Formats: sequence, structure tokens, C-alpha cells
Amino acid sequence: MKIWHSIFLLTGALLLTGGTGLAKGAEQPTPSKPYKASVAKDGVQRVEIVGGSYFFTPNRIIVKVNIPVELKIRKEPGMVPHNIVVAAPEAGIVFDATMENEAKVIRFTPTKVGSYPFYCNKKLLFFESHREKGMEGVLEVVE
Ligand SMILES: [Cu+2]
Repeated sequence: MKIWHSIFLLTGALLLTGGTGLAKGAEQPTPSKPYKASVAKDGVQRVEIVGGSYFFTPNRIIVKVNIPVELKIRKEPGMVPHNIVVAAPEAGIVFDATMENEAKVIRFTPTKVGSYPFYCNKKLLFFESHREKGMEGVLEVVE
């Protein structure tokens, strides 16, 4: 019995290292400094996000619940198309916007505390999606 147990453990270890090796191939998003939005005099929280191949800066954004947000998005120069998607209807945050070199503004008011992912859903043929290449971040809604 003991030998089978060892073989089982060894196989498990090999699978784990194999898995890590594979995961290394995919670029992981480097956590940027969290950006904590402050509320402007007019009662709006403004955040600017730049997207590029394959990142968002910042990729961690903290906003307050029940206060309007203006998200100014733009894309770094380049041919690769990018967008920014959030699908969190439970928190009143749903958008899918193309990122252009010229900035544009997305407006929403988060209604529920929580962490909501944002990402680019572009994908070329059979290649990894931009999200898999690291183009994702998290929007944290706090009290
Ligand atoms: Cu993209």
C-alpha cells in the first residue's frame, strides 16, 4: 500500500509543477497601486483608466458605494483593439465600451459593496483572450 501512496503523491506533485509551468506561460497582471477615488466638490468620483496590450492602469480601483462614478477610459496608441467590460448588474455596473485613443467617459453609480472584475474581452482567433493575457482588474466598491 505504501508504494502506491508514494506514487500517488509523486503524480500529484508532477501535476502541480506542470500546472504551475503552464500558468507561467500566461502573463499575470502585475497589481498596480490601488487607485482610491476621492469625491470631487460636485459629488462625483472620477477615475482614469488607460488600457494597452495587455494591461489596465490602474488595475485596482476603489470607489464608494452610492456615489456617482465617472470613468474616463482611453487606449494607448497601437493597432490592437481593446475594450473594458463590467457585468455586475447586482451592483448597477454594466458596460462594455470600446477603448479609443481619444478619452471617453462612462458613468454609473455603484449600489452594492463588493469586488467586481473588469476586463477586456477581445480575442484573436484561437489565441488567448486579452483577459487571459492579463488585461483585467478589479473594481472595489466600499462603504
Ligand atoms: Cu484588449
